[in-house]
Amino acid sequence: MTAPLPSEPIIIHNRTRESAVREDYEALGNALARRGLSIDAIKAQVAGFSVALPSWGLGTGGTRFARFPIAGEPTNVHEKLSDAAVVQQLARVTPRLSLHFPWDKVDDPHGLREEAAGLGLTFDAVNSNTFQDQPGQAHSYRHGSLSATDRSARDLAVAHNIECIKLGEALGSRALTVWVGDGSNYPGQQNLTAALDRYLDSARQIYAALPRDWQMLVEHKLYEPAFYATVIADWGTSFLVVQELGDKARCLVDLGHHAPGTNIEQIVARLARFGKLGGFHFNDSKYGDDDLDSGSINPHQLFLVFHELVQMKGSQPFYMMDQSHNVTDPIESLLASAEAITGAFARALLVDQAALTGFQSENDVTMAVRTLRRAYETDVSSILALARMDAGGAADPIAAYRESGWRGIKAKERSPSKAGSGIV
Ligand SMILES: [Mn+2]
Repeated sequence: MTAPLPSEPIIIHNRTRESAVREDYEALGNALARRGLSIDAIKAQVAGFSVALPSWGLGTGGTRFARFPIAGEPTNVHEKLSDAAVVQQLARVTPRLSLHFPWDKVDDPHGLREEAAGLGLTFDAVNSNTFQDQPGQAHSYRHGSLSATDRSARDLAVAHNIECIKLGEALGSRALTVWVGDGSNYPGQQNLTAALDRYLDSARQIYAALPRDWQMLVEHKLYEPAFYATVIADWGTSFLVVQELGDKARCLVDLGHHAPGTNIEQIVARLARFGKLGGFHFNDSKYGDDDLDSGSINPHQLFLVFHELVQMKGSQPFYMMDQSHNVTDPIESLLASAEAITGAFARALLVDQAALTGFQSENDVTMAVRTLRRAYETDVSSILALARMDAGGAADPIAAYRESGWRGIKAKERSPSKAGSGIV
């Protein structure tokens, strides 16, 4: 395996920070020991944690107004692999990449799998794209894809999803994420029931093409691009759909795909309780589907989500980031997000579950709230830093990335990315 960044500067980077990290770790270890927790056991769990990177988050994103590319950003899937490997080399919790087709389509998926393996990466869930037309596409998705009234458009969307499964098989993926932009902008535009029936009919055909050990992850979204009624608008619809499809279909919750104020941790708890939570898309938002860096707006919500996730029984959902980086270097945003997500996971592990259950059954509201809050307010950064360093990563990933000069070097090597409009 060849890592993209030379190892010597990272070793020097860590050497200058190691004593401070160990000092903080020891102090936190003493504090946690007084709560009956072993810091080494927590660190071991953190070392086993991972979350997939989104290939579409490695280049700069955009809004419906504009996209502002930066010099040296990746312009193809091979360059995206390199940048993902940089994130993994420094953060050590992002060993998988989630691809999006046809954006990341290659003629030789087996070759791409080998290329990824050479960088220490594997592939997570693959994503289909039927929310835009590709050049020369025979039947338009203008009025929907899997739920379109036009049978030819539906057939095309089904065939694309099945093609994604085939590509994913060659890549070693085990899940297909299906998100559609289908819906209506005006009351009366669509028959709400008929649109869902058409979606179900299409989804059944995709489901039938799933390999034995695969999952189909159904992602809901409240609004946008449809502004009146999205076909798969909420977790209720998603739940009904996966129930209709069968055991290999699961719901995928994206943090940004709900109305402001929605209790997302409760949605996680509900889906987990009935074995229907298959995937999670991490990001953050202030107003809507803003796809900001995980934990940048509401880190408490992220913690509460993880508090539910760590209590979940059964197989762990696919953890993936789904972000759009419009004004930052995408690698820096992904490094910051990896830290925020892993930190929320670590804090959730600090919750004294036995004490919490006791306070809940005694209806001691104040102490129940304080039990959660104490875990949330713990600074776990030394645990994360030491876990990263143990694994060969960087004590301070963003600082190490800046020291590497990666983007400047790539600016000289890579062809410039086109400005244009480029929502991802
Ligand atoms: Mn998503």
